Amino acid sequence: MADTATDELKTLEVQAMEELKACADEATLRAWNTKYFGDKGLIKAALGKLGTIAKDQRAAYGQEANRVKVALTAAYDTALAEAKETALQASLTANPLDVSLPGRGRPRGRLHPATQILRQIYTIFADLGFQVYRTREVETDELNFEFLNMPAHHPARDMWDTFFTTTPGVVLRTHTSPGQIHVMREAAGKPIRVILPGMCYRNEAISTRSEIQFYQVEGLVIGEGVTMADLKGTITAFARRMFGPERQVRIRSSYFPFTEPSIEVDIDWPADDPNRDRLTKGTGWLEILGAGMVHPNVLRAGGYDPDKVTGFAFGMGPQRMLMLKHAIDDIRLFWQNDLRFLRQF
Ligand code: FA5
Repeated sequence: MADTATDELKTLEVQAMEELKACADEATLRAWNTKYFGDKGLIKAALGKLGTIAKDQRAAYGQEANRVKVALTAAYDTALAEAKETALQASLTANPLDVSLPGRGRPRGRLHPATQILRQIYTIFADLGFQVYRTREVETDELNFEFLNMPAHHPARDMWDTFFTTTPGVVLRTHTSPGQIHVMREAAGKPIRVILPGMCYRNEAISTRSEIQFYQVEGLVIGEGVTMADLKGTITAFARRMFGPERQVRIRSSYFPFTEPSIEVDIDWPADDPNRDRLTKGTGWLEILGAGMVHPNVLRAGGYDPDKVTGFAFGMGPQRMLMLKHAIDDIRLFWQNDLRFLRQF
């Protein structure tokens, strides 16, 4: 019985080797592998027979079965490698590589222009000693208006037409100014020099210069003896670096409930741009920010004593700055996801 069984193994080996040699390509080789080494394969079946062999012959049968298995596996691996190499050579001959063809470029992403200008703004203010402080986009009515010296029904609230949430008293912030209160309360009486970047939302009629969703970068400086001269110096130094020495900066007096006195700052639109009149309503100037000396009531709401410290604050529009830098004629282009526009930056 055992002899016959061992003989059968040898016959199986010879048959398998012959069939292996006859395999012409990778597909037939893999079929061969399944026939012999698959779950229901002949080698597995032969190994499974071990239990039926008489005890004194079992070791010899086992050894022989193992030898056949190892030999066939090695022969298969070699044949498979050869078949792959042959196929590769055949394909290289049939479709020769043209190494002079240009490579296929991978499309690379890039930073959105708004992100780029935000980073420029961070760099300039970092050089002026400002830290970046992040605050929330959803605010309470108290923070967005009341602590900024605008009690309910104050007419100045009309300057910021607001998106309300379904929770009473909770709004999408209309400006980054509520962040001033957050910083002051966290700094708890210490001097402050920060910028607060982030998204703002207004229920406005969209135009070439105004979006319902736009970035602002707030600035806040508080300490002993901070003056309007510091505000003007900071803004002018910033504008020089952002726009270059050849561009004009105009400072006008203005009104905000949370600053006193208040100013607005404009930059001159590129003189040679044919859209200049349309975008600047014939003035030649586009406003980039509002600013002023922090109102005593706001300092108090933040926990500071207006008799001991003073401060200045500003809120600038990074997208307006991009428009001014590159003579972009429509602020809506920023969020339209048109790659023809975005790829220019
Ligand atoms: C404010 O939002 C004040 N909080 C600014 C401020 C901060 C004043 C601190 C004093 C002290 P204003 O609404 O003017 O002000 O907006 C400030 C800047 O944000 C504008 O100059 C403009 O650059 C930008 N901005 C305002 N509204 C829009 C809009 N709808 N789309 C795009 N940019 C806007």
